[in-house]
Amino acid sequence: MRDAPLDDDDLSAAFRVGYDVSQNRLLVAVEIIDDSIVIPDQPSVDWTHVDGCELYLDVTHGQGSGVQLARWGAVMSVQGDAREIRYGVESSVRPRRRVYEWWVDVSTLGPGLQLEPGVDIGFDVAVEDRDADNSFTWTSWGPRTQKLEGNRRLGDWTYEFERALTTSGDPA
Ligand SMILES: [Ca+2]
Repeated sequence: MRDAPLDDDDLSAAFRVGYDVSQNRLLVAVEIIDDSIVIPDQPSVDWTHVDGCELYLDVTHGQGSGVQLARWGAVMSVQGDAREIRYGVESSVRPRRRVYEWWVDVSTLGPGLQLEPGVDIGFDVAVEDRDADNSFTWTSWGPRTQKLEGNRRLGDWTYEFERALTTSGDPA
């Protein structure tokens, strides 16, 4: 969306999903190659003016409201049905590289929800890339935008026995 990345140095990204059954936590690490880091200390009035990373989770699979956790620049935004959610994110920045490490308490996504075989969570990751040349890119692995507003805009993360699988499309 907006400006297409020029090349892999301008913007490329990968994510990995893990879990901690003992703490009932979903863990998501997002690594972004970005040749122009724009994360001001002061909050920006416009989320498209900073680098960011968003995590979408929906245990209702479009029947209810999912949750959007967003790190925009140095500030957090939480939207959707997130009154109870417990989560954290640590971001680290090095030259040309941003890393976001998220954790979410699965029991706060749905009443009593536990990481156990068969658990299936609507899932997506999006990346914002603002650069010093004022270009801006928003991209996600799953389809479409406005991901809290409708079904079929997220992938699925499924916990199956000894392993967990993440299915999603290629980056848009
Ligand atoms: Ca950037």
